[in-house]
Amino acid sequence: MYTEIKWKKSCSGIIIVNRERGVNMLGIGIIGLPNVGKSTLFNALSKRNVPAENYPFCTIEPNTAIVEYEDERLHHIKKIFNSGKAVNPAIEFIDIAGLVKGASKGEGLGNKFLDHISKVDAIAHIVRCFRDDNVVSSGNVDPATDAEIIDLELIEKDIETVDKRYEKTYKIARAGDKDARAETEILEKIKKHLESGNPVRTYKKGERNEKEEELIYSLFLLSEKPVIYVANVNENIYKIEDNEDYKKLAEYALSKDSDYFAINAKIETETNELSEEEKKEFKEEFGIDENLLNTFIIKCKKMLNLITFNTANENECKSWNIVSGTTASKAAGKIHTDMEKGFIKAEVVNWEILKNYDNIKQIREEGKLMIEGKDYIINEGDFVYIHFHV
Ligand SMILES: Nc1nc2c(ncn2[C@@H]2O[C@H](COP(=O)(O)OP(=O)(O)OP(=O)(O)O)[C@@H](O)[C@H]2O)c(=O)[nH]1
Ligand SMILES: [Mg+2]
Repeated sequence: MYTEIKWKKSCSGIIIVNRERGVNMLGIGIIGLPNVGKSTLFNALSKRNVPAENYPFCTIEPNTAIVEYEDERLHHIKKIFNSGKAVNPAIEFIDIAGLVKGASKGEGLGNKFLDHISKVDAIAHIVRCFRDDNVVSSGNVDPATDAEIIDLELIEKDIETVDKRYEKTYKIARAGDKDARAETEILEKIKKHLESGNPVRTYKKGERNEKEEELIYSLFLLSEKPVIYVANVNENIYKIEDNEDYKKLAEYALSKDSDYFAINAKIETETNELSEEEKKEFKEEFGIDENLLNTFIIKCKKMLNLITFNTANENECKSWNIVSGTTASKAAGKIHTDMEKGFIKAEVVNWEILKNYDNIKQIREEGKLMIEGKDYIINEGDFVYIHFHV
């Protein structure tokens, strides 16, 4: 659903799928313990109204939404090109059922829910930091312990996956296959890392060799996915840096090599029903950053390793998300397959230059519009005009 499929053969003889990320829409899974505000955050993001009630396991089947967010650059680009409309970028969010301790062993429909997590590309892990006696919870507010319950379930599931692969590879290794022997050694190291309670994403970070990278990729381990920990906080604590629960979660996130964020999901959802004007006033009163959700979505976008480029003509100006490292011809293919097939050249100017001009003619006259070939790597904030044969 999310990715192009490339077939590869592993040394254990099993055909594995190597996902070329970023060809289609990439998804962020919203996960956490039951009743912590996952669906409430989903509603805030998607401006929808899926059930977010005060009882655990309110969500069973995942809710999915393509969430549009604002690319501020489009305001200026629209003016420069006199475009009819502006089309913002979007990413996909998936609201997943609550997990409980023992999920990896099947508790609370655990395996089914973990399967939903395996289909997303990155994770927003919601942790309850709000105090409300009326909302059912598993115990006291204890962010690091709560976050760890979920993380250990993902790790348990990964250990099971590693064990399964080990069993297969070991048989081949015993028959004298060198590659298989090397693979069993890596699997042993990964298992040890997981058994110490560490997510695989921290395994030899930045120092993995190609074999390790390939093997980990092929295993689709849950704890390899990037995570942002989200503190769901009370409405009255917007001096977030003084919030002890938030600080504890931030510390925990850093220990797992992950980012963190604070939000009041309930307020964000409630303000959805207000007009833009009322929303602004309300948020000002509570000292809530008006663009908090946008900031959150942009963080999620970065976690997916996406960058945004812009295009424009008189009909529309548009933002496109592509995986960092994408070439100009592949980026053209995202707009239309004909553009990739018939690619001639791209004219490119980055936002840092573009923002200082109010017409494209002057940019061109001053030689700031660069001519690039098909292998040019698109940068965040590039404005791109593709020339192609039809
Ligand atoms: N006080 C307070 N209540 C909240 C907040 N966020 C969510 N809630 C309430 O918590 C309850 C559960 O919210 P949901 O969004 O359904 O939680 P969930 O994590 O999706 O729950 P499951 O799908 O059952 O796992 C609802 O009654 C929400 O109104 C918050 O920031 N503050
Ligand atoms: Mg829910």
